[in-house]
Amino acid sequence: MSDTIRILGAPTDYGASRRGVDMGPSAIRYAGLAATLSTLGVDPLDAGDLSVPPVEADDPGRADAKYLPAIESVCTELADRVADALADGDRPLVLGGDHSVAIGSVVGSTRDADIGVLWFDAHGDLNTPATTPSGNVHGMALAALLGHGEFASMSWTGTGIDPENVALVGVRDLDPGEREAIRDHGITTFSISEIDRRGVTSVVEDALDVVTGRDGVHVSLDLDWIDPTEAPGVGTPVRGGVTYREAHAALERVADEATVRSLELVEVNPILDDHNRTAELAIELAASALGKQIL
Ligand code: 5AB
Ligand code: MN
Ligand code: MN
Ligand code: MN
Repeated sequence: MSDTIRILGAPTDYGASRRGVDMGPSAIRYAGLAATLSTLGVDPLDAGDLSVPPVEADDPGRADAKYLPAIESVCTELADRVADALADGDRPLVLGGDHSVAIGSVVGSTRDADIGVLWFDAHGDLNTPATTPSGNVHGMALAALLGHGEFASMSWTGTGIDPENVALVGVRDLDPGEREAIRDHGITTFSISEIDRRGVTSVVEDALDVVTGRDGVHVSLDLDWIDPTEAPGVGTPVRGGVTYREAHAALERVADEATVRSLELVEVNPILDDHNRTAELAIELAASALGKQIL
């Protein structure tokens, strides 16, 4: 694989109820993404943004899966862009957008490979249209990728990912249907309480044991994983997240132990942010995941 990181912006707002995550790619670029990547010795290649019509121009459609046709169209294009990047030997870095874009990133990343998925999030993203309390597809992205419920019949979300190669890390806000999905499908889940007890390094090492050993790992980083004091610019903040250093320690372990095949930074909402600090943090954490060395 070359040392080129291909940046793909997916400026969507369709999957979340609070507007503003569609500005995530701009905020992350403005915070200095390309310059930071260059200091790591990799070549940033910015492929621009996917063209995404503004959510205001669309109709939400069904209440239990809002904007699903628009999400399908963005994710289908994103999957092709991610797969093309990998076929050219570049590593894709997807900038969201709300977390529904992960359906595109992961479908693209698994197209010609067998990969594991590491999902860093306050939430499980394991709802289906039958269990969602909100109708927001960003809360269903992982369920879609695993083909749960109605998603089993939607070919655009299909990955063939083995649930045994998925790990959820740091969750602290699950809906009843998501707890059931974790139990029924045996999804390896490390709660924030387990991080409290055992420390983030040991937990992430266990998560990596689950997801590695194949063609690499897709890292899906929802910025609401981090405590809102450090990452205030997210649409669905939940108190009691990982600290700044725990987040870095986790992604440093990922860089040390795994081959990061593809990466995404999602749910950065500049409207709710404090002087772009969540976008800056997203970049720093990407640098850790891509092997930034301190010494
Ligand atoms: B995020 C909630 N579980 O389904 C739902 O930010 C929140 O991508 C989902 O993790 C949060 O609406 C989705 C209540
Ligand atoms: Mn979340
Ligand atoms: Mn999420
Ligand atoms: Mn969110």
